[in-house]
Amino acid sequence: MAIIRRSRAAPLLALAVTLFLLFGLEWSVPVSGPPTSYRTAQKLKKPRLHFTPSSFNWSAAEQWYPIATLASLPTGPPTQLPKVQHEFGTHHPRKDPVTEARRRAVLDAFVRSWESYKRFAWLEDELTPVGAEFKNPFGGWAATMVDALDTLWMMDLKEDFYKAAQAVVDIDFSKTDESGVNLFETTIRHLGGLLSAYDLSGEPALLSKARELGDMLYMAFDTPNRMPGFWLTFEDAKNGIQKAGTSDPSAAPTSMSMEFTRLAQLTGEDKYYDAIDRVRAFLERSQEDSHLPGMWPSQINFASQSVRNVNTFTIGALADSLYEYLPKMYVLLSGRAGAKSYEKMYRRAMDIVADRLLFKPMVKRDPEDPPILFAGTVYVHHEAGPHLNGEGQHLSCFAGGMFLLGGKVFGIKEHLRIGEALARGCGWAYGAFPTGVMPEIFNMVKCGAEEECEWDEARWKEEGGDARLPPGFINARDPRYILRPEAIESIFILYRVTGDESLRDIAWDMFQGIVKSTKTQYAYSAIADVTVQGETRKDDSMESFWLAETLKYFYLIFSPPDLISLDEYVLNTEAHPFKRT
Ligand code: DMJ
Repeated sequence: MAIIRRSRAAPLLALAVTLFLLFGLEWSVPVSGPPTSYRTAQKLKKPRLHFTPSSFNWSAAEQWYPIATLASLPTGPPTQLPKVQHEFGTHHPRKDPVTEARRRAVLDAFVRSWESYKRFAWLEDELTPVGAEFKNPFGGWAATMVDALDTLWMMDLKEDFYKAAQAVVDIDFSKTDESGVNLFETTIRHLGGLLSAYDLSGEPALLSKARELGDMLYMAFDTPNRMPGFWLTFEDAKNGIQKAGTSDPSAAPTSMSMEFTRLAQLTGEDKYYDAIDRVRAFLERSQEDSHLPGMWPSQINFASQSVRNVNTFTIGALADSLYEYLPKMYVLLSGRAGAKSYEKMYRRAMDIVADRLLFKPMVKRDPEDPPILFAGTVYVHHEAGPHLNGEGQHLSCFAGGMFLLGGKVFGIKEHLRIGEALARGCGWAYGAFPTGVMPEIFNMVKCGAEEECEWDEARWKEEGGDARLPPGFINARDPRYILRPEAIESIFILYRVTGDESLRDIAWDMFQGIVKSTKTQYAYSAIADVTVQGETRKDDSMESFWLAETLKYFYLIFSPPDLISLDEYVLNTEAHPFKRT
C-alpha cells in the first residue's frame, strides 16, 4: 500500500472532515453488505439518525479461544412456508368503532406510561411507577427506551420514536456502573430492540448500534468450549478467563439465536451465526440424554455440556424461550439449510410436552365452552419416574402461541388444537380471579387422563381448595402480577391465526382487568396479589416488557391484521419483530 504523504493527505483529511460533518460518525463504522437473499427492502434516501460509537470497540478485542472455521449463515432461496395468518380478506372490518375505541384505550395506556418514563426516567432502565423515580437493573442503558422503540413506531408516535432512537444510538455501551451484564436480558431487550427498530425504520444508525452491541455480547462466547456464561463480565472477557456456567437457566444461552441470526443476516457477518449455531449443535446432540429424553432440564451444565444435572422439566421459568425459539428460528431462516435441525428438535420436544406436561384442570365451566389446557412441571424421580405437578405459571402462557406457530409452519393440526386450548386456558384464568388477572404461579386440580372431569367440590377441597381461591385453584403460590405479556401474546397469535373476532372481547376483558388493578398516579405497576377483592398493593415496578410486549400485543390485536403480519415478521421473545427474508 502506498504511503500517504503529508501534502497529499491534506485534501483527504478535508474530505473526511466534510463527510464527518455531513453524516456524523456513521461512515466510520462500515456495515458490510448482507447476502443478497437476506436483503431487506428499505433503503432510506435521507437517514435522520446520527450514530455515536461507544468508547470501547469490542470488535477489535482479542479472542482467547479463536475459531478455525466459522459456520456460515445458510444462504440460497427461502422455502415458501405455509401462511401463518388467517385469510382475513378485504372485507375484514378494519376500523369498526368498538375495536377502534379499544385500540385508542391501549394507546392511551402506552402514552401515559411513556410520558412518565420520559419525565422521570429518561435514559434510565426503568420508571418506578409509584415513586416516580427510576432504577437501573440492566446496566443503565435505557432498557425501557430501547425496548419501546418498535412499539412507538407501530403506534405511529414517530416524533417520539426519532427522539428516543437518537438518544439510543448515542448510548455508550462501554459506560456502566456494573462490572458486567446479564447476557440473556441484554440480548433479548437491547439487541432485539435495536434490530427490530432498524427492521421497521431502515435507519442505518440503529443497525450500527446493534452491531456494536452484538460485538460486545459476542465476547461472551469466548470460552474454552464456546458456550457462553450467564453474565458477561467485562474484565473477564478482556483477560480471557471466561467459562460457561455449570448450572445456568437452560433458556439463557439458548435464546440468543434469533438476535444473533438476524444480526448476521443484516450485516453479512458469519461470526454471529457461528456463535449460536454451536449452541444449537449442543442442543441437538443432547436432546435424548436428559432424565426426560426429548426435553432439556430447567438448568444445564454448559461447561461440561451435561443435561443430567437437574431433574426438573418445564416450559415456564428458566426454560421457556429455549423451546419458543425452535420454531421461530425455522421461520427466521425461512426453512433454509440448518433450519431442519430446529424443526426436528421442536417436533420431538413438543411430543414430550404434549404427553407429559400438559393437563386439563378440573374447573367449574360450561362443558360447551372451548377446551382449555395448562402446562405444568415434571419432576423425574430416581425410582418413581416422571411426576407431573399441576403448577401453572404466567410465564408458560407463551406456549399457546408457540404451538400455534409450529402447527401452522409445520402443518401439524394437533398443535393448532393444543395451542388454542393453552391460549384459552390463560385467557380464562384471567377472568377467574377477582382482579381480572392471573397470578404468577398457581396450582390447580388436574383431571385424570381419561376421565370426563366434571366439577367435584369435595375433591377440590380435599386437594386444598378453599373459598379464598377461584374453584379449581388450590393455591396461588406466587400471587403477583408483574405486567407480564405471555397470556395476551398467545391470545393475539390465536386471533391472527384463526380470525375469531370473539378473541378480541377476551383481550378487552384482560386489558380492563390489568388496567384497573395496576394503575398508579403516573403509570402502571406490578401488584403484590391478584387474589384480593378491591384495592391492590402496588410493588412500584414497571419492567420494560410492559411497553415492549404487553401493550404492544394489546395494541396489535385491536389493529388491522396487516400491522406486523406474522407472514412478514417473526417476533423474538421480547416481542421485537424481525423481518422474514
Ligand atoms: C420477557 O423479558 C420475555 O418475554 C422473556 O422471554 C420472559 N420474561 C419476560 C416477560 O415476562
